[in-house]
Amino acid sequence: MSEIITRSEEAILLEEQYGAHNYHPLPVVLTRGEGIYLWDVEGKRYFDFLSAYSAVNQGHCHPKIVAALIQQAGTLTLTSRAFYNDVLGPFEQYITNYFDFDKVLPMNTGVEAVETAIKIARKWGYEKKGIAENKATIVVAENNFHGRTTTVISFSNDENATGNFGPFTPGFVRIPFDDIGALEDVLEKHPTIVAFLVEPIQGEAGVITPATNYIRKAAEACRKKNVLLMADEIQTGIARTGSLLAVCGDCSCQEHCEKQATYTRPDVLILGKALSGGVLPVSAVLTDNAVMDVIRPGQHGSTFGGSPLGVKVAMAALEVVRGEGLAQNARRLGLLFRERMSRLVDNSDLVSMVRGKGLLNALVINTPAESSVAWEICLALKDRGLLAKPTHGNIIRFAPPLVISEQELLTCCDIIEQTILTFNQ
Ligand code: IF1
Repeated sequence: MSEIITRSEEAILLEEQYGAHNYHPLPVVLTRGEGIYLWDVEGKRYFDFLSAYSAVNQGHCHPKIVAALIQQAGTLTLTSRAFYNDVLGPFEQYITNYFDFDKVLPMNTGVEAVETAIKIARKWGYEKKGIAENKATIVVAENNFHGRTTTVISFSNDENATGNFGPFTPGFVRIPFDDIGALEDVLEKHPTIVAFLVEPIQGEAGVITPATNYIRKAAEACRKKNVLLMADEIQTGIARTGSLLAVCGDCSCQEHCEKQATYTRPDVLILGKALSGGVLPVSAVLTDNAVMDVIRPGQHGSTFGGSPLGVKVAMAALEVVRGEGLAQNARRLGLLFRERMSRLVDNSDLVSMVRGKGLLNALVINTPAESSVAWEICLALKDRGLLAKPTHGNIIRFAPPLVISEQELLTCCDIIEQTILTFNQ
């Protein structure tokens, strides 16, 4: 008698046998997404509380973004940058207006945009700041996550990310996150510093939200020393944290928010993920002329970066963010989520804290990082129809698509509460 293998098991076995084992996914096999929902191959529906690591802020398969994709896919997908195309210029005008920078350099994945920012900063350092050849230094924060290329892991302190991948790229110094004194010290000590690369909220580190004025003070410290502040908003940007960008602070106007008192303008803004609503890899580096001008023909680029298909999708994705007020929704529902979860923290010894901003939040499970409890909670949440993933062993990140309604969010809070309270007994 042959064994009955479910479609899920079959799909998992295929990945096990033929795919590199560079991930440890939750055992769920998804086949369809719409808005805040995902369906597995057996037909079970889930609330998506990961949003593809904040790439799907606009919700799965948003009809306006998919329509732009289909329209452009049947017209022109890729020309390379050897020729002009009639979508890139309008996109560049659109996105620079949207975020209020002079210029944009489009790439594909997030880490490529980070690499681009590093190259721009170094070149700016040599050509505009007069740094001696090969001496340019970039400051980064401890526990950073900026992607997985050899250069970008060179300044990671996560042993899993770096182990046996050396030798590493020199030219980076790491300081504690959320420590202005450490930044000022390092800027004082090293005259070769060209930039400070930082996540306004550290995502992978476990949704670490710094003191309210951290980024503002960092910008001031950098300005004093003629150092570029480079904000990696790949995960925090595009409305996720309740404002258009995390550097907008407490403003959710979604307009040219530099007029708001809470806004800190980075010198270099790095975007990815939700820039395309999770439809295609589209990333971008935005900065002003005095910085971007150091890049001249032949010095940087990519086959797919700025493709008609990618940039058309990105424009549609950004229209959705503005048109549907996603920053405001994330801000309002984020407050509600943390309020509900703080009650859970009070009622359960298993949860020690909730933290986050907008709809980028994390619950800290009161177990050692080596414990499997957070993983088991995620399995139980999956059984109850909600998908989330642990990070660093005992932290569970909760980041639904920003199109979620109050009622839906409250239903999800019920699921999370009930699941965790079951674990308590
Ligand atoms: C994976 C985490 C999220 C990022 C920031 C650059 C990148 C990322 C701030 C690189 C990417 C990802 C990649 C993904 C897991 C994920 C992640 F768990 F690692 F921390 F989102 F929370 N800067 N983040 O968060 O962008 O090149 O991947 O497009 O599987 O590695 P990318």
